[in-house]
Amino acid sequence: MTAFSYDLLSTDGTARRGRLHTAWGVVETPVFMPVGTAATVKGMMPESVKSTGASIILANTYHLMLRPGAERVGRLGGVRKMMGWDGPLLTDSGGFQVMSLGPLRKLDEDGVTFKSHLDGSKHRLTPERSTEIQHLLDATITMAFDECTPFPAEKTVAADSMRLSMRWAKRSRDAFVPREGYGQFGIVQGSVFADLRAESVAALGDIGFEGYAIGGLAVGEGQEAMFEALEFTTPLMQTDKPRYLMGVGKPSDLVGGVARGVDMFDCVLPTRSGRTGQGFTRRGPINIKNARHAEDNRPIDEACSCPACSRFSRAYLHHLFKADEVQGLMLLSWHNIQYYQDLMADMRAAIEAGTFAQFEKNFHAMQSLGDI
Ligand code: PRF
Ligand code: ZN
Repeated sequence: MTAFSYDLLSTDGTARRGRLHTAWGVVETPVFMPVGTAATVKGMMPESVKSTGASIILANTYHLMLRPGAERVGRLGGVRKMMGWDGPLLTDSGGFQVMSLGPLRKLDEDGVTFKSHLDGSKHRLTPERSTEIQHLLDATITMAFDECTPFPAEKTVAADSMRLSMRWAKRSRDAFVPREGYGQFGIVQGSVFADLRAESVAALGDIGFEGYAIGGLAVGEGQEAMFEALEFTTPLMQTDKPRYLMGVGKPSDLVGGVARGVDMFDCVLPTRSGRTGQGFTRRGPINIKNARHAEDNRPIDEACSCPACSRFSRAYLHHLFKADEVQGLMLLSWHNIQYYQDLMADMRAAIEAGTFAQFEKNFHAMQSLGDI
């Protein structure tokens, strides 16, 4: 059996190239984790996800506890077994998804009570129950139960929220059952306040986790403020543990995040936008439903090796979207996941070669060319 461990292989400025060892496989970092909220990366077969180079995926406590239910997933052998994904799985703890429910939730010191967005039924999540559910889901990486502080927040509000998350982090850790090759990450909060982020990093370090996430960003503060927050947060974090920026992001967020010392990312953007017709390319995003693609025989991206690009034209994809055919969203989701995986692979190679600054320049130059 493999112990859960992280090797920092090399650095280039503040960018890091690493390797995460888990019970269910090795993860080369920096890494992008496709999102499989309901135990499926929407529109894709697990083997298609794997074929893009993805090594780890994410699923959600909140959605799976409501449907089909945590105990049921447990009886079915966990999310990996149920969905046919043989690699490592990270699960989010539910706090963030519950907070998005707005008036359907009520928070207290012990946890959160909320109403299901599916049928209005009442449920409760605490650090202990969230951790137990993630065990039932067979998460290779379990996330601490936290409150994602809304943005903007008064400093006193952000401080109280962060300190609650730190008390919950300790309770999450106490509820975590260590297993060989499995780990648990704490989540740094503190909004955009440097001293609160520092206090949070220190509190989580005292508890001790296998990795640390940065939460509470990409919640409306904008890219510049997010980058600034990363700049005063990542230098405080342990260099020998993986760092995960939650729910991020656009291609330029990933490049800027890696430049600032982030190792792991997840986001619904490639799959969600793939379902609505947005495709990412080396020259920036396109909307395949736009009339200018109707008779364009070129692939989405000439440099992409995915099936959507190697076998089909923009014109065909345009037709599939116009006709509301399922294959259109399948192909565009596949392409977008391939694009994200290629971007991460290129960044890993650049860090290894010591050319990350040049890569970053070139990335922005290419993106600003625009699709022509
Ligand atoms: N906490 C958790 N999950 C998250 C976030 C967070 O702060 C974010 C913020 N971007 C996304 N997903 N638990
Ligand atoms: Zn492609």
